[in-house]
Order: sequence, then C-alpha cells, then structure tokens
Amino acid sequence: MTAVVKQDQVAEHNATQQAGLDADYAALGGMLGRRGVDIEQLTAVAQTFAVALPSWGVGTGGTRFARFAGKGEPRNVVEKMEDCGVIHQLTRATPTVSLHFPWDRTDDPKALREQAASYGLGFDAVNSNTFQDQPGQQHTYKYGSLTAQSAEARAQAVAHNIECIELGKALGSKALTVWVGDGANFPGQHNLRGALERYLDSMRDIYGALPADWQVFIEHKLFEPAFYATTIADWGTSFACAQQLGEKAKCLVDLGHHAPNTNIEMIVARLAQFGKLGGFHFNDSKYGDDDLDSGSINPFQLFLVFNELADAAQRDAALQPAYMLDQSHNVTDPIESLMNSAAEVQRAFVQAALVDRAALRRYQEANDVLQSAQTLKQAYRTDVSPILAMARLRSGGAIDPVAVYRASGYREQAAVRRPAKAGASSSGIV
Ligand code: RM4
Ligand code: MN
Ligand code: MN
Repeated sequence: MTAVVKQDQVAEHNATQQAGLDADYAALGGMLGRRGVDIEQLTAVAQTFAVALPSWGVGTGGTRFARFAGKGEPRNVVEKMEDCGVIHQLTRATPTVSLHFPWDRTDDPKALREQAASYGLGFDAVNSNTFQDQPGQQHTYKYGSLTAQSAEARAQAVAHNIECIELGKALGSKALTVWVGDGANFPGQHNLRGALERYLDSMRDIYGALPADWQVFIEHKLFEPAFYATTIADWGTSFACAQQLGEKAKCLVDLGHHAPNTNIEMIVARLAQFGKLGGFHFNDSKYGDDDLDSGSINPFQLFLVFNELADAAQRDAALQPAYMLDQSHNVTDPIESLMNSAAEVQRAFVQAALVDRAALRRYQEANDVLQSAQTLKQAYRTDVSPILAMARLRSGGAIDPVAVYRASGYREQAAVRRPAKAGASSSGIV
C-alpha cells in the first residue's frame, strides 16, 4: 500500500503514544472485565468497522450561499483520492470511496481504480447528480429531473444515471445512490401524484439497467431545494418506491435529511424489519442538512441508530447496509473532519456492541423501564476511545490520526502542489 504520509512518521508518533494507550487500555479492560465483557473481543469488532468516504467531502464545501475555497483543496478526482488515501492510512476505517458524477467523471476508470488500490481503497456506491445543470447540457433541470414535465429532461436524467452505473461497473462499485432535489416550491406547482408517477417511471428505466449483483439506493430528504413538496421527502415515500421497483431497490438514510427530533433510529428499525435498509449517509445536524461531522451535535442519536443495527444484525446475519459518510463543511480541514467522523461512527458501532442485549431483553419483558434505559446508557457512557485507538494501531494506522496528519505538513504541501484553479467547482456542494 502506498503510504501518503511517511510510515516512519506514523510509527514515531505511535511510539510516543503507546505507553499511555497501553495504560488506558488496561484500565478499560479491567473495568469491562468486571462487567463480563472481553476488551479483546471488542477491539477485534472495532477492527472490522468500515465506512466509505464521500469524494465530495474532501473538497471545501460551501455554505448555502457561497463557497470558501480551502488551502490545497483537491482540484480533481485524482487529488481527491490522494486525500482519501491519507484518511484511510491513518484511520484504517475508511477503505472505500463513494464517487459523485459528473463531479468525479473520469475517462480512465482503470487508472483511477489502480490509483485507489495503491492506497488500499475501493469504491462504494456511486452517486448521480441531476440537481444541477452541467456546462453544455441540453435540457435544464430547473423544473426537475426524474420528475420533470419535459420528457427530454427526464430522458437525459435517466441516461445520466445509466452512465453512472456504467462508470461504477468499471470501478468495481455495486450500487447507485439516487438523490434528486425534485419537488415543488409553490402549492399547485406540481400535481403531487403525477410527479411521483413520473419519478417511478424514470426509476424503472434506471432499475432496468442495474447489473444482477447491483442495488439502487433511494435517498430521501425532507426539503431543499424544493421546499413546499419534495417528491422523495420521507422514508415512507422512499420505502413505497423501493417496494414498487423491486428487490434491488433499497432505502438510504441520510441522518441530516429529517425534521428536527425525528426518531431516526425507529426509521432504521422499520426499514430493517421490512428488508429495505440499503445504507446510510452519516453526518450530524442541528436543523436540516447541515452536513456536520458525525456525532458533533447528537452522538446519542448515532449510538441509538447503531443499537438498532446491532439488534437487526442479530436477527438477520445477512443484513449489510452500506455505511457512508456524507458531509462537507468549510470551517474545518475536510481531511480532519472526515477522520473525526469515521472515528465517531466507529465509536457508536463499538458502543452498540457493548450493550448487554440479554439483560435489555429481560428488562423489557419485565417492563423495567428504568433499567432498560440504563442498560443503553451504560454502554453509551463507556468511553471506548482506547479500544478505537488500539484497533487503529493494530490495523497499522495512527493512535491519534489528527495529530499525525497535522505534524506531517500534508495540507501545507498540498497548498504548494495544488495552486487554486479558477472556477474549480468539482468539489464542494455549492
Ligand atoms: C444532498 C444529498 C446527497 C449528496 C448531495 C451532494 O443533500 O445528501 O447525498 O449527494 O447532497
Ligand atoms: Mn446524502
Ligand atoms: Mn444532504
């Protein structure tokens, strides 16, 4: 595996941290042992964790109004992969990348695949983009894409999605994620049922182009850019469409795409129960689609989502939803933010594995509400940081990825290697 940051630097850093980590790990191991939990087993579980990086997340995102370019930000997909390589090298928790077309379009998928493989990276779901017009595009998406009144615009959007599948095939992806911004801003603008019928017609064409071993993930979002009536606004609509389309269609839950206070873990439980949980876009938010680092606002919710996933996995060992990050901000270094998010999602995963499920079931059956809640809280309150650090160390990563990254000077060197390109917009959302 090509080391993006010098492996000596990682080793030197780890050497300075190892004694402290060993002491913390032993202390935590003792505490867990008294609860009947084997820390070694949890560390092995932590080492199995993997979440995909969003290629658009390594660019500097925008606010909803402007884009503030960051220093040394990647200007193309090759540079994005390099940044993803650093994240994976140091965290060992992000072995795949989710690409977004046409932002990441490549004429040479073979070369991109090889570059990715050199960093130990593969590709997760590919994303289509029919929420903005591209230079030279024939038909506008101003009034929608898969739901557009214009048959030409719809056909163009379908063709784009099929092209994404083709590119994904060449890269080794196995899924297409479809998020559309289609909807109405004014009452009366859409015949609500008609718009969804057009959506389904378009999706049937896309579904028909899926290879046998592929899935399509339908991503819902409450609002934005359509505010009055977003066509795929909620998990219910997403679920109904996935049912209509067939087995290969599943629902994708982006944590930021719900109204505040929505019980997202219950959505997860429902989708798992009915076999339609396709994957996640992990992030956090205070209001809507804030795209903040995972666990930065509501880490308990993230834990509760993983608690449902652990329960679902016990019932159905074959359940394997795709874990992906989806975030993009401009007030942090995106590489640091993504490393941080990967660790926070991994933390929730490990904490959920700590839940004493047999005890929880007993308390639930006995209607012991207080102890049921405490059983979850006990797992959530356990600081599993030493387990995460040990898992990284044993997998060849850094005990403290952000510290190594900062000490490496990667960003400063990137700023020299990658002078800002006028009009570069392949990264970041705005
Ligand atoms: C959307 C949605 C999609 C992502 C775009 C960039 O809000 O979350 O997943 O592809 O943003
Ligand atoms: Mn998303
Ligand atoms: Mn979003």
